[in-house]
Amino acid sequence: MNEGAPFELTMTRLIRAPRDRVYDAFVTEAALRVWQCPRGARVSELEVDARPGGAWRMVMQSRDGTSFKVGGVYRELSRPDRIAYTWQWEEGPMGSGAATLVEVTLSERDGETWLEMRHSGFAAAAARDAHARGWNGPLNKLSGLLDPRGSAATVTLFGLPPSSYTRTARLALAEKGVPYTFFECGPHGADILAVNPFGRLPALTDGDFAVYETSAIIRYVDESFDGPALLPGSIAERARCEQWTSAFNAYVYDAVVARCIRQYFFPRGEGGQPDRAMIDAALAEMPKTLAILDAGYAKSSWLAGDSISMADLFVMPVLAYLARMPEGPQLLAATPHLRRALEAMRQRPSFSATEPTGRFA
Ligand SMILES: N[C@@H](CCC(=O)N[C@@H](CS)C(=O)NCC(=O)O)C(=O)O
Repeated sequence: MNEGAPFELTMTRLIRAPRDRVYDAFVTEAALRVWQCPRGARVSELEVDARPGGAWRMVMQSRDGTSFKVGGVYRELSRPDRIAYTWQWEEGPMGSGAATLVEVTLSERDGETWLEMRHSGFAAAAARDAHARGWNGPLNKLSGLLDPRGSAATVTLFGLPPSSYTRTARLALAEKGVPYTFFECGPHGADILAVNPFGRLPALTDGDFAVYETSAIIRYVDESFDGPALLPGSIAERARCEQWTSAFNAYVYDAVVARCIRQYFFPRGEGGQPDRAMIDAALAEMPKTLAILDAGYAKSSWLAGDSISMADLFVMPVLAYLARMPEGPQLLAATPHLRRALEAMRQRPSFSATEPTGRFA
């Protein structure tokens, strides 16, 4: 043990499951294989001798094939409320440092379990901080595993159904098959400001971790969960995906949504009417923007790679709104590839499941 090493971390979780089940999840191989590694990685080897003095050893593999090997010895196994074991990295990306100590305390609260985990013995603050980040995902997976609501127990999306950016994030979660809690809130209110200081929709939390900006949310979801990849596999196609996502955020959203669609759904002109001058100016620019997007969909129904990607998830909710505008059919008449791509998107269960309801945000 790294006796006297000054840095330690404490993490807590309220897990909606009885204490015995949480205890078992710390000492049984089948459960440890599911939760004891960060999202996006997998446990490839695991040995557990859950007796005081018994050893445990685990090999985790990240998506790029890097192996992380860690093991230790059980110091205390006091069912139902205390488990202590050493934690020591073998040679590899985490180095082969001295052993640290994990102490888990479980207390029961009305059939639920309050988990407190202390990980001590770090020689440096950086190592402690890296482990705090490293524990976050597994503890959320543990909660997701034991809570009957699955990952909806830890993953929450904040937003509104009519908000196109919110729909983009919801599409990503639906395409990945990730259960989540949808917390409906409008822009710039206290709820969204608590997780996004810019007050915009959407934002996502996964346990203690909060992230905003839709593309960051999608990347996090994509790398954290199994399911079809939302970013293409090749470097060139990933760059293409990034290109369309960035162009959408920088040019298309403003031209199509902010200055045009929103005027219809959320009129700000005189007498509560749509601001005609603003719409007309935006409409004049629209054919050029739509022609660029149309060319992007010329070869297939997807902008990057050979299946749906993050780029399509940004474009399609806005295109669906555009099609509903009075000028929509005429504008789309000149863009056959866009119409085909929108039709392909409409066939997907994720799209019907996220059909907007209520007022446009
Ligand atoms: N860059 C942000 C944009 C988010 C955004 O603008 N969301 C809209 C809803 S679709 C919003 O919150 N609008 C409120 C406002 O414009 O003040 C992202 O990618 O998430």
